[in-house]
Amino acid sequence: MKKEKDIVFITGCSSGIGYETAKLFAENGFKVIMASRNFKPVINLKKKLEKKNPFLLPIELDVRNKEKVFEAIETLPKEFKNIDILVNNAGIGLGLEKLQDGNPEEWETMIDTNIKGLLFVTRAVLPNMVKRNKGHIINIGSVAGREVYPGGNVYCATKFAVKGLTKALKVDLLGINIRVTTIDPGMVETNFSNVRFRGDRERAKKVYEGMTPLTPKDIADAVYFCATRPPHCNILELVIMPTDQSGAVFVNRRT
Ligand code: 8X3
Repeated sequence: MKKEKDIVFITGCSSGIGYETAKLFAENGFKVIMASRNFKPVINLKKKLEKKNPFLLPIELDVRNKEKVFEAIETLPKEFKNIDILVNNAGIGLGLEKLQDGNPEEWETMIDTNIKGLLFVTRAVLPNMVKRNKGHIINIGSVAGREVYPGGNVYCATKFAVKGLTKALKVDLLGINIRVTTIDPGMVETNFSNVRFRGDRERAKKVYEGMTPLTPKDIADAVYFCATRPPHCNILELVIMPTDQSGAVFVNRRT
């Protein structure tokens, strides 16, 4: 009998890393639940891919909304209920001010999305994985979770939390066949900097000036690689930087 393809749940699928990851898993025949707080882009992604793969479920989900997260997981249609792989991708960076000049409301948005959102989704999905003794949690961390840089303060702290939670989860899951991974990218050209600088496109463009950043597809490839290792093999941490980057603040610019 042909083995059923695994079910993948990916948050933050409207653009960037989440979008490319959803696309890659869908193209490889996985059943994909594509979650985003912006519903339209995930509906469009389904339309784009459904000729090749009919097993796609776009859902509207703001990971910051605890009640909605639990409700969304509880009410998944039967054929999407047994999630095998969770990709906690939804994340946001806001501002690059020094801590003493930072905006506490923006801190809350980052903490609510990058830490609490990841926790809510994981808490909602994990019990069924534990019950089935099968699963894989893949968190999208960041180089910012390993090194701090000027103005990174709260964003870095949220990504340090992701690294800590990934390790803690692996410890809590010892003895159960659930893998845990953090993938920590350096500079990836997405909408990230545009959001961080509150729509200032000129400033966002400067972040990648004179260097070759990673693409969202590079990270999607890494997620797919980690998810498709044989069951006994758990990649716990993966750091990926552009060749032009050697640490949070070391960037080779040809300008
Ligand atoms: C985003 C990468 O280097 O801009 O997580 O913090 S960085």
